Amino acid sequence: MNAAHKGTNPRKVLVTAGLPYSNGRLHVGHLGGAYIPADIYVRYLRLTGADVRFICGSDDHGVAIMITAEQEGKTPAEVAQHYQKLQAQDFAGMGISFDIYSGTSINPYHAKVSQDFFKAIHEKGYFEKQSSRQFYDEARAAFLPDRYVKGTCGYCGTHEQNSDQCENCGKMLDIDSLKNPKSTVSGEPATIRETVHWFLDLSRFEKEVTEWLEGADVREQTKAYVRGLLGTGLVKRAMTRDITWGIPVPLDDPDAKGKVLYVWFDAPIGYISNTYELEANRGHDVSVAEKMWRLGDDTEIVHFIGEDNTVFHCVIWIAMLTAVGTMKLPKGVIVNHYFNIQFPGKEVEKISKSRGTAIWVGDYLAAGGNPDALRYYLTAIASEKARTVFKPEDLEQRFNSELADSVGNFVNRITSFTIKHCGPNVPVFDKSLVGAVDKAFDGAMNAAFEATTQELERHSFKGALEAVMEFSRQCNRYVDEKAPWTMRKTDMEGTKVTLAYSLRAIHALGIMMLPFIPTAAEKILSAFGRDAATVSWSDAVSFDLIGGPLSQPPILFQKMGVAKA
Ligand code: B3M
Ligand code: ZN
Repeated sequence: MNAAHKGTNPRKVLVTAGLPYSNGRLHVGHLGGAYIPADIYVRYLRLTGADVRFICGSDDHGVAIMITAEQEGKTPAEVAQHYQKLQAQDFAGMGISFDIYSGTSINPYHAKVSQDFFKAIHEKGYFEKQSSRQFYDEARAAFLPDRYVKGTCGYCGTHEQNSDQCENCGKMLDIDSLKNPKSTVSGEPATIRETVHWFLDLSRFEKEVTEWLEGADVREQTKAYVRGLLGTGLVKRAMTRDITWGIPVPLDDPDAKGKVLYVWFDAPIGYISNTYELEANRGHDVSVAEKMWRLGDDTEIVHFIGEDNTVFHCVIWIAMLTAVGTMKLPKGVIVNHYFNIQFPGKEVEKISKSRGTAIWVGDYLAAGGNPDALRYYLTAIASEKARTVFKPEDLEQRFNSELADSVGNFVNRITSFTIKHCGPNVPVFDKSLVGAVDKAFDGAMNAAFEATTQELERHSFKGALEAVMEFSRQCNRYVDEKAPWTMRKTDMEGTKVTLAYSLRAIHALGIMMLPFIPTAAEKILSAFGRDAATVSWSDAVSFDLIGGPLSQPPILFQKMGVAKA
């Protein structure tokens, strides 16, 4: 990225996307839920010249990885490395432009950063060491972390709820409010045993969490949900665990022996340690990274996550950062809801690995699936306000009609027609021939640019894409009305106005589409000899390309489901 071409934008933004557990690959729900919206935001910000860091990596600790390791006959570290690589591949294949994709067991800074964080909270006196009752699996002779215990919600009676939270009534659950607990590892009823842990009493941070929530960039329905959680009162949460895989509890206390940090304690700290690793990779001192996370620094931190991670980011993480006392709170937490899925002729169902209803990113790409098509569709149906439904045949249909037939066809028609009749340059035209229709079209372009920018700033990516697509329809209406194909026969000078205005619109579409469908957008810009790495967002409406070079871009959108010639 060449900042010199982008003017001066003093904004510094650190964008993170939820760290996927490194015991599996990614499906379309993951992509649409956090990574594509985050990538769109990052690509947009980079175009504005902001100093952006896009941070991610795998979440390697916790029992999930241990269980996969048992199943696959590997060590947890091997499992984590294996899936981290595959995830990195899937993300790269989809054009997710992380500045770093590390992993909490791979990152050389992570253990120490996490332990220092724990010690800082400990020194402030916020941890309460308590003997507590925990779920235990007698068959496996091991304590059971929350997510391996299911039971009935003690508030609303819904069965098969995870032990930490009820999906039906949204209440946070604990060992006493989960009824009939059973181990999902052995299938046996879970027993309860005493063990010592370090607890963070979240209720002590209620005021700070509330204040943060009201002032942060958090979607309205997310705020309402978190207010609900705050309203029912916050509980104490153990921040340590009795398992063998994880970061050792850094206390000089015999009770800490053999215990590790709770995975949800060290996971969000992965955002910080991955920032350290990124800066180290760039040859910077880690203090550069450290500063970005401290109070007093003006870097905006924005987390993108899926809905099931809300309580951890909007309550526990905020409490953790507050407890340390020197850490800045995030400017925003952008939460997307889940997608459901509907296969042709079937009912709407949940995306589920075990039920075989997931569409895997790796499979999609291996079958030659176009990353732009999936990015486009997942943004068009983005679950920003509520759950939406992914319909595989709609992906194809919308790509073919909205991108290939509408945008692709417009770009192709105008560029080839111009080159044929005016030569390999954007036509220079007589300004006195510009009419009301052309001026209105120019106005529409500016309005579309403003609308797209506003929607992106509001993290409304679906709305932003709609604004761009509405403009692409206006482009088609404009050329239909001006009909350069027939006008050329009687009025070549007037035709040049139409072509120049259309080409300007194509260039603007190219820039406005860069965050969403980068591959096709880069091809559009290549028609004008422009390099996507050096263009800026405002170029969409301010770059003067009249008289500049013009060439036929490569095919933008190869239609899906249509045999290639
Ligand atoms: N690994 C949960 C998940 O994959 C968890 C996110 C961590 S973000 C710090 O949904
Ligand atoms: Zn409930």
